[in-house]
Amino acid sequence: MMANKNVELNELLKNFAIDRKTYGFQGINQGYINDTYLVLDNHCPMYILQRVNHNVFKDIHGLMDNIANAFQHLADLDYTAIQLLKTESGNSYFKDEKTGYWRLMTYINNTTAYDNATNTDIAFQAGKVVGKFHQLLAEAPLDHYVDTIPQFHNLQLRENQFEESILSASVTKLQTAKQAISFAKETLEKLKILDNSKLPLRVCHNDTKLNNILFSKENNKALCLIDLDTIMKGYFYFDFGDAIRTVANTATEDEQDHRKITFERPLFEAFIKGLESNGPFLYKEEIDLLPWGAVFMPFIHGLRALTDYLNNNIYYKVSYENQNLDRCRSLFDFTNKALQEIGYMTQVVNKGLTPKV
Ligand code: GN1
Ligand code: MG
Repeated sequence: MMANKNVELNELLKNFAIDRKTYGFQGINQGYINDTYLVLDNHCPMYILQRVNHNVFKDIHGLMDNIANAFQHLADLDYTAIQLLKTESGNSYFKDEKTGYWRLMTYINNTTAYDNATNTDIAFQAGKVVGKFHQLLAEAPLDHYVDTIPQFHNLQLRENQFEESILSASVTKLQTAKQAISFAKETLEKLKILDNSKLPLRVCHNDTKLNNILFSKENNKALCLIDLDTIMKGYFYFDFGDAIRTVANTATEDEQDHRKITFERPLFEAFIKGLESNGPFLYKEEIDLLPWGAVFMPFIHGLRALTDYLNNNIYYKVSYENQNLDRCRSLFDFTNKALQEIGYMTQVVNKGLTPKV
């Protein structure tokens, strides 16, 4: 960490109601949206400090209110609580005139996160904690939650944005992305017919990729979900599909070698067992759509990455010029592999999940 950055972040921490000390900081480079730092006291991790991306999240007050409300419900013996540290004036976030919106959270010691599930225990634990999260939030007041990104997983909106990006993209980019563009058009037609009208709205996490789940290093249990900016109303299959695209896939979302991208049946089955271990909490109509969730979520993320590639990387932080295209191709490849497993997934969810009555 550069010395002046260190001074700047220490100045910022003075606005929070924590011990007055000189802290150390370690940047956490994961994530395409926010800036995240680990706050160290004498080399010991104490807090997570985050700058929330105001370009992406327009209503930070509503967003922080969603999180604070969710935390009240996520209190359970089987779920590790994270706390928001208040500012000196009692707020759950601090607004700095120059650098924007900041929040500070407790750090949970001795934990780790995975980009992929390397064994069925991880997959089972992921399913269990995603189910627990939903069970606990089923009691939360749905109307209280604002849409932190309106229409976040709305396919029509993402199609419109994709079509617009095609109109303004360079000829070179259109040529380079030709195959991805035609896969997108084809798959949009297949997914447009999904019918949400019979599904209950739930308070969803909306970004349940595996590396947003904290695991204990001590006993390998999944403890809780992190990165709660997109907690808002949604359908369960969003959270299901987003988890599956990372749990049942052994490659990362920007993998360039598509031979490494596979749909792993044992990991899928373990995730379902983990969900079921919470007891019934999903209605039959929701269970029926789950296999399609595992196609829909990698696809919509791939489509957004493609759109951003065509728009010259204005949304996601990229670490190299064509990263968005690599993400798109990898996500589309998994979409295709999941499509071939619809019949299999249908059998597994029907056998493995008991509907709530
Ligand atoms: C973005 O920055 P990160 O990794 O938390 C995106 C998610 C995607 C994710 C990875 C607000 O999240 O939807 O799953 O990248 N978040 C937003 O593709 O767009
Ligand atoms: Mg996120």
